[in-house]
Amino acid sequence: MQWLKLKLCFIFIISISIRFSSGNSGRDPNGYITYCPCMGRFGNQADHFLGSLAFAKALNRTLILPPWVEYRQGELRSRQVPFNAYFEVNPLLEYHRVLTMADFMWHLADDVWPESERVSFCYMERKSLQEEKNDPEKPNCHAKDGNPFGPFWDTFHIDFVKSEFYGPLHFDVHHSAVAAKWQAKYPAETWPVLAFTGAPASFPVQLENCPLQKYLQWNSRYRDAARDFIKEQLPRGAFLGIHLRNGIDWVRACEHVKDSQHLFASPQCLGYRNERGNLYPELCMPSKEAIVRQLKRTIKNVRQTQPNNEIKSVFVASDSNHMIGELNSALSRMGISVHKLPEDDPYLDLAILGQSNHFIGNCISSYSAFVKRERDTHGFPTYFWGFPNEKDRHQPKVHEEL
Ligand code: GFB
Repeated sequence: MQWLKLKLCFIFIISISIRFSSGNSGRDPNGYITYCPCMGRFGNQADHFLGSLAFAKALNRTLILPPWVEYRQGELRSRQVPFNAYFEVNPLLEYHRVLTMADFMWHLADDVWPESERVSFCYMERKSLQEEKNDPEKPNCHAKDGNPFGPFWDTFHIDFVKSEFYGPLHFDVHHSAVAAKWQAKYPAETWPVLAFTGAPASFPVQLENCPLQKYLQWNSRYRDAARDFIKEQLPRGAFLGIHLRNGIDWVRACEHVKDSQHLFASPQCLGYRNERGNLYPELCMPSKEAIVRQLKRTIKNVRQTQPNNEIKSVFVASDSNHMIGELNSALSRMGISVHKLPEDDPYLDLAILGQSNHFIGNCISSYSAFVKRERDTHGFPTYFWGFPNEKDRHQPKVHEEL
């Protein structure tokens, strides 16, 4: 008998240690949150990620780290790239319980989220684009309708058997008691997994969630690649990173400046209540002349204020036109060389911009916003194209606020 007890105890310990070593620590009795980062490209998804992380923490549920959704030219279906292809998982654990979607689906889903219990959550009914799927008797989230919705859940062979409409609950856990309401309406015992059709977060990211960026750290592949590029391709000394967002999608997006108070990430320079001003076109699409003027001014300013840490080069990241020729001819007389990556890589561009000594970004772009937040966590300076407005620049009050 004694021997049998010992044997059972041994088997129990072994099975526990296998669970730990396989990357999960067993079922979370407080439940899970999963969502599709179905809106926008990387900058949008990163904003949403920070909000979703805060939301999961407030509800005390484990956050399932979704893959990043990417779009390649000429491909009809989005590609899902594992969360940890770019970022470390462990630093996030300092803030809250998380695990990758692959870990969850491989190790826990059969037990926690059987196929017959997979319910999709949306605020209210979402109509299908295929009219025949819309049944007035049976409103539905149509969580897998269209791209990237279908491809996202298909990555892990997830189908939903039911829809749940959570309205009027919302995600602003910082300014209301809504987290307790979520817990009361959806207790983990009956709702082990809340699966959202979109991120449970706002865009742009709420001010309160910006500091969470410090837990989102590049994995060693990107840290090393950024360090190697800086060391091997840029001249020794300080460098200025710049983001030129100027592709055709951006030209079109900037047309909305005239009828908006805010556009995309604009609160990062204008303030969430426009306390630092209203939108104007140069903030979105600065002219080439204005870019060159601002670069020269920034380089001169740094020379005067930090003579021991002079800017020696400019690193340009862009979705379209890097302006390498124009910038080289404008800056070579100042002894500055201008560089870009040999091949397009939006993530490596971001990782390098995060490390630059100075950074000029586009205030409206959520891609630039990612860089600003990362730099803020290290205390590195960030400036924006066309900000403050040239006509305000001579007003000392705006300078002080900056
Ligand atoms: O990241 P994102 O949401 O930022 O989308 P915005 C822009 C995408 O363009 C990035 C590429 O995810 C990259 O794939 N991209 C932008 C870049 N800048 C660079 C760069 O410097 N280097 C490289 N390699 N790639 C808005 C969206 O984009 O654009 C809106 O927020 C909308 O949803 C609008 O689509 C038109 O905020 O800049």
